[in-house]
Amino acid sequence: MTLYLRKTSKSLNISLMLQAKIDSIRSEAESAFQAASTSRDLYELKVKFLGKTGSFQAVMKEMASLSVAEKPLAGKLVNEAKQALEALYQSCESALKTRELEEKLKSEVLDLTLPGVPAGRGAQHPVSLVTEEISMILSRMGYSIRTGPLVETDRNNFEGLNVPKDHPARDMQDTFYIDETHVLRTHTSPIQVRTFENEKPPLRIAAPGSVFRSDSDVSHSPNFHQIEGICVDRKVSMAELKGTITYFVGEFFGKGLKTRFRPSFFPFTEPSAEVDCQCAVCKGKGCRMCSDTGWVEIGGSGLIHPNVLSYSGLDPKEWQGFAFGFGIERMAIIKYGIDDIRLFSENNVRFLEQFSV
Ligand code: 2U9
Repeated sequence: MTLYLRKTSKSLNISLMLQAKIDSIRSEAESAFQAASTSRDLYELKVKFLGKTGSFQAVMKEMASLSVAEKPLAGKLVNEAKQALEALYQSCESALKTRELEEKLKSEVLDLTLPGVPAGRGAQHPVSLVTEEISMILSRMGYSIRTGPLVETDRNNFEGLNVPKDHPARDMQDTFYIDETHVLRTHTSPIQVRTFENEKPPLRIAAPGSVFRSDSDVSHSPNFHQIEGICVDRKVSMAELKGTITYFVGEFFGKGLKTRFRPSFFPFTEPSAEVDCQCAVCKGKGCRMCSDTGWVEIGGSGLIHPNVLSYSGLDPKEWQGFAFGFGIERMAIIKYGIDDIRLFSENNVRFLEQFSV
């Protein structure tokens, strides 16, 4: 290839030297590309000759010493060489890749007679299992299962349940506020408040679901699960409440376990009582699960406060009700002897698969 530049001997020399250099790199690259035995080696050669720090880039730098008139022609020569090498690279690469694929297909033999990998069956989460089991028991006892939204109004979560504006349960520490009038529900009681809007007593409702409290330590999680039940009729008593819970405990933990009630306080019930049942693990004899007392606390209960009934338009002189609530994780802990509440939310498959049925 001849380079026609300005006819000064100095620039002619420079141009001829440059041309010789380009020709030499080009023929070296062509031989190397054609000799490459793998597509990986070929790619490395491409980087060596055409890459950002490759041989042609070095030539481009040398062009800086050419005169303005010489540069376009020199640039054209470099580009022609690069384009020719790029085309050669493409064809060599395509040939090598085809050969490599053929070799791979020949070497990889698929044995269709080998047994397949069995798909894991999965299992229901213990919280779902216990929720379902308790719901089934309460359904058999005449309770209808109702659910509701996780984001609740202040009215349904607090006001309608006789939790006044200054009650500690409303404290920012305990409640996740969405805005001035909405919260993440702190219990499933709003489901029953909603039910009162559309259904009139006598009624028996059970409300399972996820609840949220701004509370987190080894035995508290900001998100846990509850199931609550209410029975509203013209005349209900603590005796019926105790009979209901004792029957329920026998169905869930096993027959013959006694229950006991300890006086307590909840704004939505009066009188209120904590509910203990005999330890299902040692049947009341005393063990690690019940701290050697023979009893475990399973929830709370009471007669529905007259203010709660009035708020939902029910005359407390005409209607009475009892209510109870159990923590689902707590029920699962007692039933299955689980020793750490965090296991419920850690997604540890070895823990979870123990509950497959
Ligand atoms: C209405 C009126 C009253 C539901 C009740 C409890 C007592 C209770 C706790 C158990 C363990 C919550 O998850 S926990 O910490 N619950 O002690 N819940 S009475 O009372 C109601 C519900 C709805 C309309």
